[in-house]
Amino acid sequence: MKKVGIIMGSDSDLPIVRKAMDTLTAFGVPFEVHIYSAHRTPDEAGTFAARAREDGFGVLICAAGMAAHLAGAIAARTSLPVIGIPCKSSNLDGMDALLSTVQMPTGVPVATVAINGAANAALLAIQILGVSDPDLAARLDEKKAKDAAAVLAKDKALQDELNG
Ligand code: RP5
Repeated sequence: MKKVGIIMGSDSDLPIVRKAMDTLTAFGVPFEVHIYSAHRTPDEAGTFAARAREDGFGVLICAAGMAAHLAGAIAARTSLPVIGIPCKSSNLDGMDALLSTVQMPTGVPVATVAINGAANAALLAIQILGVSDPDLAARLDEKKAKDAAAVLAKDKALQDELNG
């Protein structure tokens, strides 16, 4: 199976990124995690992106806050799909990172999830890998069925409480 690459701009992003790591672990998807900054270590970030396909990655997740250029800078150096997680790490509540990550110019797309949406970033990465991995896609279908059953069980409990 192809690996997922997770890159974060700072170790201060790690508490957010852990949800992506946990989700990938739960699905048995191999991943690597690195700290590379678009601003503080631009050479290392660019080299990682340029080599990612030959290094066995199938999709990259980039988490950064503030003026969050990491996902875009990585996407500039690879044709692998890139998912951006805007991190809430300033007094602008993550809106700065959201706009910096999502507003990419034509030709360099970044699939941007919600502010701090690390679990969804991992699920989207799994969906992308699942295009060519039926077993992985089936595990995702099972999770969706479980999630749906949990919601319906809560609705039933509510109806029972309200209607006796
Ligand atoms: C961004 O600046 C990082 O992704 C982080 O979210 C934010 C603050 O970084 P630190 O100053 O905590 O290292 O580049």
